[in-house]
Amino acid sequence: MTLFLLSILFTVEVSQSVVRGHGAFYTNHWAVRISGGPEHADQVAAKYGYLNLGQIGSLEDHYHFHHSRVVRRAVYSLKGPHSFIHMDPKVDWAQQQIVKPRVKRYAQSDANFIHFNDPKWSNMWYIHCNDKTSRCRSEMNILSAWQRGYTGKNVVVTILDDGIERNHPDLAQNYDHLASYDVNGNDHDPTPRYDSRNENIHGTRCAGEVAAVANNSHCIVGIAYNAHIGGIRMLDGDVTDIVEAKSLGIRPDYIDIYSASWGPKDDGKTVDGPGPLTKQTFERGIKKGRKGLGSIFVWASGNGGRQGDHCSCDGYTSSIYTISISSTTENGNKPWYLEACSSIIATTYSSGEFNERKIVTTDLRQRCTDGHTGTSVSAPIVAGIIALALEANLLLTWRDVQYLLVKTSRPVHLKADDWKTNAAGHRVSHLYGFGLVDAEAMVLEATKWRTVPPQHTCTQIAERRTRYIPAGQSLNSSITTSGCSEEPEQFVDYLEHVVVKVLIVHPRRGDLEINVISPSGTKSQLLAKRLFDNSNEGFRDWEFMTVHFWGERAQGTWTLEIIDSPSKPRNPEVLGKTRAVMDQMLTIASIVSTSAQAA
Ligand SMILES: *[C@@H]1O[C@H](CO)[C@@H](O)[C@H](O)[C@H]1NC(C)=O
Ligand SMILES: *[C@@H]1O[C@H](CO)[C@@H](O)[C@H](O)[C@H]1NC(C)=O
Ligand SMILES: [Ca+2]
Ligand SMILES: [Ca+2]
Ligand SMILES: [Ca+2]
Repeated sequence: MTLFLLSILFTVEVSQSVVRGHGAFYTNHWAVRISGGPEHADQVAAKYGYLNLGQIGSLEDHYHFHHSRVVRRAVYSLKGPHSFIHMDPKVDWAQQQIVKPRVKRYAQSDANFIHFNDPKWSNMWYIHCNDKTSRCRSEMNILSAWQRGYTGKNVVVTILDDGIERNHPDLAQNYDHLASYDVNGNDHDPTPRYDSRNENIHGTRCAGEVAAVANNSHCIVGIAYNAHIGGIRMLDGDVTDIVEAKSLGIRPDYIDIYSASWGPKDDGKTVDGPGPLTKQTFERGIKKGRKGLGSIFVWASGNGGRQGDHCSCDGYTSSIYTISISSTTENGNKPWYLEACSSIIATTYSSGEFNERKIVTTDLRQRCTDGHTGTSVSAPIVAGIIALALEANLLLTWRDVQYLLVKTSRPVHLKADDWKTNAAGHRVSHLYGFGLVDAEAMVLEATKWRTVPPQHTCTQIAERRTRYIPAGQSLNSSITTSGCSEEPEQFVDYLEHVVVKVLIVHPRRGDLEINVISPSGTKSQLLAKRLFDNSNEGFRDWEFMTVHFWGERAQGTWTLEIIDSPSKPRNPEVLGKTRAVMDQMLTIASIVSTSAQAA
């Protein structure tokens, strides 16, 4: 009864008072119990200098007395004539009221503290540091982006994978059937095929990272927890050029972001990329998708680290139309599965060694897992962050999004021995691209971003001639370009992507290393040696792509350096044919005009 009384009485006081320390604040309000009716109460009040403010709520015989001489907010109980009220025989009970700190239950935005009731929220070490005692990594600044009000509202993301458990309790609310399709089953329901080995968990795991529902007492919080999430089931069956082209071309005016965490075999010996239909679908997507702003394709860079794979041999990740994403461990180390290459734009946290943590997300059969790993984790994280940026500015083009990532990602504590600063001042590495993503910087830049001028493409074809590389040596080939300055329609002033197309005949492809050096003197490795690649197929018009010259000037002399270092002695018969022939070299620089913004 007493508690009830206190809480009604002090509603007003509490709302005025901010949370204070632990000291009690005495007020000039008293609760007094006096039997015999209100006139008795009035008499007692008058005797000790109080004003009787009347009965307290519905409590008979309980009166609210007010004493004007008590100092407001005193931190001690004031002694005075009025305090003798306790001793009056007519008074059954009296209590001076103290202020009880009450805190509103909203998320406070000044302190970096949000509490969600999702059971795995406290395990999301890569998002928040609420629990100060556990190790955490808040550098991706996802929480700060949310606190600025961006949660992916009205942005549509789809996961191209083995299906999505659309009725998962943590996905159902954000699930969007218009962003979904089943290419394998040729129907509109991308629900995964269930089997005893749980082969098809991958898509559901990726989907939760992007858009699991927040604060619903289930599993986790997605990075864009108010975004629409769909799934395109396409990996659970034979994957052909048609399957890929269909999947990447589903509702390009409705779907904003396509996230793909798959690619050619990461066996360290495959060289493979999109077929003709898929290539056309990418091109159509960036030209026509999102009503002309361009579809956004986010790609995992690959998990072939242990096989010595190099993501330049994966034509999906090295396409200029995809945003290729790498991973780092919670300690900023190179994960065992990481594949380096020059087309990687940015990086997120993911799994690492056994003693480093993994990623928590939704799992098949309405479950939740804390075991999501690899670069598969990283593409959906960035898809979610891009969704936040699109909410901040829906007019961003596919190229604007790449510019934002280049501008806002940073090396922080990511360890690599090849960090360098290019001539435009960007820090870049073949392991991590421009570094760890920063969601808050992305949304802030997005709100003030002015769309970059149209892309210009300038192509310079080297003189066709056959050249030989003696085994164990290297060969340089140079090409000089004006950046198409004589053709204003194509003039390239500010580099974005640089594509080098080569024809190389060689008895053992894995022995080759290729570098390109820009006119500004920046060196980028297009290919590293691959121990397992014994192929004698060479590279037939293969396109290598690098983003390491972003912002540099195109004009001048470009050098291609091909190094052939035999990993084992070559059979003398073959040795005769050991000559790597570089037959053609073609540099395509895709860039903006002179009116482009300053670096
Ligand atoms: C989550 O929901 C609880 C109620 O279950 C609420 O108290 C809390 O403020 C909510 N958190 C956020 C961040 O909205
Ligand atoms: C090729 O060019 C690079 C960079 O300019 C230089 O370091 C290297 O020595 C050159 N190699 C040959 C064989 O000329
Ligand atoms: Ca189906
Ligand atoms: Ca949830
Ligand atoms: Ca690979």
